[in-house]
Amino acid sequence: MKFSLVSLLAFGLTVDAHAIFQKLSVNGKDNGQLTGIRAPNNNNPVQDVNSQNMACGQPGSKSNTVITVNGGDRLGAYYGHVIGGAQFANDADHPIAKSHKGPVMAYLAKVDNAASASSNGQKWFKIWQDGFDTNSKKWGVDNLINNQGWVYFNLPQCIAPGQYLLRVEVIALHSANKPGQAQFYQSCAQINVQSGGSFSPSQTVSFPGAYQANHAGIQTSIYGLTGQPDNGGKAYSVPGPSPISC
Ligand SMILES: [Cu+2]
Repeated sequence: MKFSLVSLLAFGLTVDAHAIFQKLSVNGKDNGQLTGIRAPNNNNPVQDVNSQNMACGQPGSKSNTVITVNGGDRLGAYYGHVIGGAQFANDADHPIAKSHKGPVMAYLAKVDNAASASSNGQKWFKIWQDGFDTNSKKWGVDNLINNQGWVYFNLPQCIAPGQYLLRVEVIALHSANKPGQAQFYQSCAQINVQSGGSFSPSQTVSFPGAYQANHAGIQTSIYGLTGQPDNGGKAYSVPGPSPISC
């Protein structure tokens, strides 16, 4: 695996097996391509944890739609290799290359108007994460691939009504043993929570700011002694705060 990557690079070919979060489903209803989503126009990752693009990805598509949800709804975030899904028939790197092991996370930030709010300067809290299961040896990305690109999680029941940006993120760790080589894939969905609870986060984080480049879950080797992406059988430390519980 590593040798083939190195030789591809040596021959000047680009390795372009990335992914984009590009649509949102609510209780199984797909809202459609780029509806209520701010997504990058291309599938290149962010690699600088201090980039403004850590919030919602490289500036790309915009939408005037704000998607109505309720506390407790089952949300689905869809990742595809390119905008639209597969790049071509039998695209082996759709929804994302199998090499791109790593965690998947979801964050919210409360805003006045989700269609117009800046992606930057927001106060984020984490509502869900899928890191690495030491028993099954599965990463969040493995579950995303098994669900044909869909990442499913519940919007906590306690979320207060109002508008939010929903930031969904994959971190691909296949080359992350070297500094600055973790790949961050995030977009933001624009949602309006119609009914919920009264949760107000006591602690929030900023993007950029939430992650340090040398965090144990960002600069890390996921390969054990046998060369498998099993994190050496060890627990994986998911970057960022713990998800809220309510
Ligand atoms: Cu990639």
